[in-house]
Amino acid sequence: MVVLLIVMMAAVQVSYAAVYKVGDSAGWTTLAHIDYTNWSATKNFQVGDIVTFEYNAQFHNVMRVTHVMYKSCNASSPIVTFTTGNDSIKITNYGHHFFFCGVPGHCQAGQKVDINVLRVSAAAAPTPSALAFPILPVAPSPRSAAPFIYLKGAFGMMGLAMAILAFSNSA
Ligand SMILES: [Cu+2]
Repeated sequence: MVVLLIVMMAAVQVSYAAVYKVGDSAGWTTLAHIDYTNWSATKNFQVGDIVTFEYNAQFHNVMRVTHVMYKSCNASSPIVTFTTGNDSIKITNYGHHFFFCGVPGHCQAGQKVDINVLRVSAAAAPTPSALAFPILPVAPSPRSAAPFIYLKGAFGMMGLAMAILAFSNSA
């Protein structure tokens, strides 16, 4: 029973992927004078998350670049360039992911963002799933009803399934 719970909890954690729109409602632009460093700093990026850049493709683009190029706004040899105006990029590894707009002057004007995926991100800032899943009440007393009522509220059908399992165990 406890092993089953642990497996289910692991599945919930793995499937937890977020989509972040760069600049939120303003999108990817120079007009709104967005502080993209500020925007990025408030996010808890994880591997598997998706960042989307929405912009007018007539005036902007998205270049992924190295740290050196990022610092100097050097658009001469990007790692990859996106130009659709609605680019979704999946984060597949830890560390810094540097992006800027390659249109002359735009990076210098602040249209640049560093998507940093920390290895310890889950510990530094608990995700909603971690907060909603108190491990302590479940493990020591798997037969008591209270934790399962809590789980049912948090996870719907999964919690209900656990409650049924608990019931059949104690019967
Ligand atoms: Cu631009």
